Amino acid sequence: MEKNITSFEEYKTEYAKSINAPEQFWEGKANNFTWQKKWDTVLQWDFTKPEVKWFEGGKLNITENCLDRHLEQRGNQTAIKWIANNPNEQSRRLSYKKLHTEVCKFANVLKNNGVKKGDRICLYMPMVPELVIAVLACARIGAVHSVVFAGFSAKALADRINDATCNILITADGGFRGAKITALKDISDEAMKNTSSIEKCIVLERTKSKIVMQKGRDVWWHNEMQKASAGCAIEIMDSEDPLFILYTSGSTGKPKGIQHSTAGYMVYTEYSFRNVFQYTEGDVYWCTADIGWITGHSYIVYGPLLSGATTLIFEGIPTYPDAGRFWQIVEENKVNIFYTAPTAIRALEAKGMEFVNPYDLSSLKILGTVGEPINEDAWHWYGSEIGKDNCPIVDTWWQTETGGIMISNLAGVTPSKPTFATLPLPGIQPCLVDEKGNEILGNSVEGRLCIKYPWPSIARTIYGNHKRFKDTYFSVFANKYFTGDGALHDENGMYRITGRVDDVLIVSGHNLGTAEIESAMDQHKNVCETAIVGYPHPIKGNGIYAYVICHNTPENSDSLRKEINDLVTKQVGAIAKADKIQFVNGLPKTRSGKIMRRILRKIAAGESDNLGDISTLLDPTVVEEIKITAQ
Ligand code: 7RM
Repeated sequence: MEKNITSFEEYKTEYAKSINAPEQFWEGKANNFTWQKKWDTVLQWDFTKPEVKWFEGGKLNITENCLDRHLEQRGNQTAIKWIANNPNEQSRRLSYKKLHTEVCKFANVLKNNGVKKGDRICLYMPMVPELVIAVLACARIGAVHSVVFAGFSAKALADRINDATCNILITADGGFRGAKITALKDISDEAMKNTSSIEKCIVLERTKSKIVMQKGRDVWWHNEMQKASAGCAIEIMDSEDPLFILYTSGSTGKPKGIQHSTAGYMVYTEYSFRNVFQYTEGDVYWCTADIGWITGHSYIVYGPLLSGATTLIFEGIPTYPDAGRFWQIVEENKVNIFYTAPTAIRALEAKGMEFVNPYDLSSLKILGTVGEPINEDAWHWYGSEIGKDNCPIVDTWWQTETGGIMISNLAGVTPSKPTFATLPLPGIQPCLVDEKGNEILGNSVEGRLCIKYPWPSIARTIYGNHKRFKDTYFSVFANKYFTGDGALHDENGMYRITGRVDDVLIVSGHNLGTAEIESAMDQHKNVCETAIVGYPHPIKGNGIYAYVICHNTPENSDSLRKEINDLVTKQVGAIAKADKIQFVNGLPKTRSGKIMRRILRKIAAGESDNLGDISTLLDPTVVEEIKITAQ
């Protein structure tokens, strides 16, 4: 394994090398892997098409790099430590050797069920080791995995199966999440009524829920495993062969099937994992994301296993059986590196220190956050109460489309700054542009965040819709990848992500940032959280609609509305005053804490009958309440 970057000086030298001679730089990283045949060219690219090819001519299999090449050195080391939802259920440990065996066996199950290289396989599973086994088994035989988060509805599942014409669905009888059981097989049955491509459904027994198995189509995981032979040679893949598809929501209702490649994704996830988290031999690493999201793909499965790490997988939720669960798991497993989302941090902070204090968190060395901007309060709480002022926090900015972490400090090695993702990783060339796409040079500036040069794990296309891929990411600003985020630069060139720029509102011709109005409102002592959206307004173009959560039910709603707007007038200007303020008890959020503004916009526009699929929300019931009290 290559040595990590260990000083700020070294980071600067490595960064300079990666910019001055990118091909040489990444070729050096690629040389650390096992290849069946090395590449002919390092990089070919043309953002106008767009086309990006890394390590063209190379032949490899990513599972050989995740598993086989570790067997001699670390065959008995724990690859996966699995913690069940229920604290009384026995945890499981899979060594690299065991994981290798199981992956090979399940790869044979897939073959026995007719899977061929290039087929798309849909995985709709709980957070159990078998999900990782299934993911890697697909990769071993060259099938493209499409993991669908197990909280999605039957319709969302069917849409994703149909979009990629998957021929196999792998699911479980059910999944444990907190006190609830998700009826995964029932939902799958419902979805399969509206799909025509699925030939086989492989069902893992997990909850022992009563389910119906359809003869000829549905088979049990354990029966198939019994019949399967042990060894399974790798399928030899081209560098640019697709590894997986992962759906992400777009500005329209139709999700985008983001497609990643094999070699570039492998090289970048390993490199970024080791350096950002400063992973060292023997560390126990825990990322609390779900494997149904990109964070789980890159930093629960591929990055850690490529690096030979021990990756902890937790089936449950942070608040079950109580809000101390995360910290109990940290203590019991002596977790060294802990990676979670700001939304989880804030939720657990709100529960109080009585859920943190009982646990010994002294094993922790490094903390990480991802998914949305982290506010300064939560950053400090995380660092002092969880990290005991002894752990660097890495604020990692990246996207489903980028495949890996793009802007982040390297834990304890490069400087951190609260609410700043800080500096780009080696090989990443971000820039800020104005509305016309002109690069805004210099420090202390603000603009739209673009990337002007390819990196190995950039998405290659949207499955079945290359035009949409081009339109969304490469046509907004010529010759650049557009992230959709706004960012600012401080005097030292450190980046702070300010939020999606599609959250910009044009009101009477003025550009207003929803975040700016929200933070003005948040200063009211009775305001807990706000979300601002625009709605069609006959005079101003857009009117401003505020959804406000209060700490205490206001005695007089109208006078509170006035106080809130007075604050906005003072902080931003009268132009930014909300036309409508609706008091709500909750906001529609995804599980990673992103407010689904699409839904709030529709309600504000009086179109609440047509909200599309809301099953991806953490708590879909908040929507009903918001609809009823809409202004
Ligand atoms: C990894 C992930 C991507 C969007 C991205 C941003 C936001 C992610 C941060 C962040 C501020 C961060 N993939 N985002 N990380 N904003 N600071 N550290 O979340 O495809 O699901 O979302 O998330 O807006 O564009 S994602």
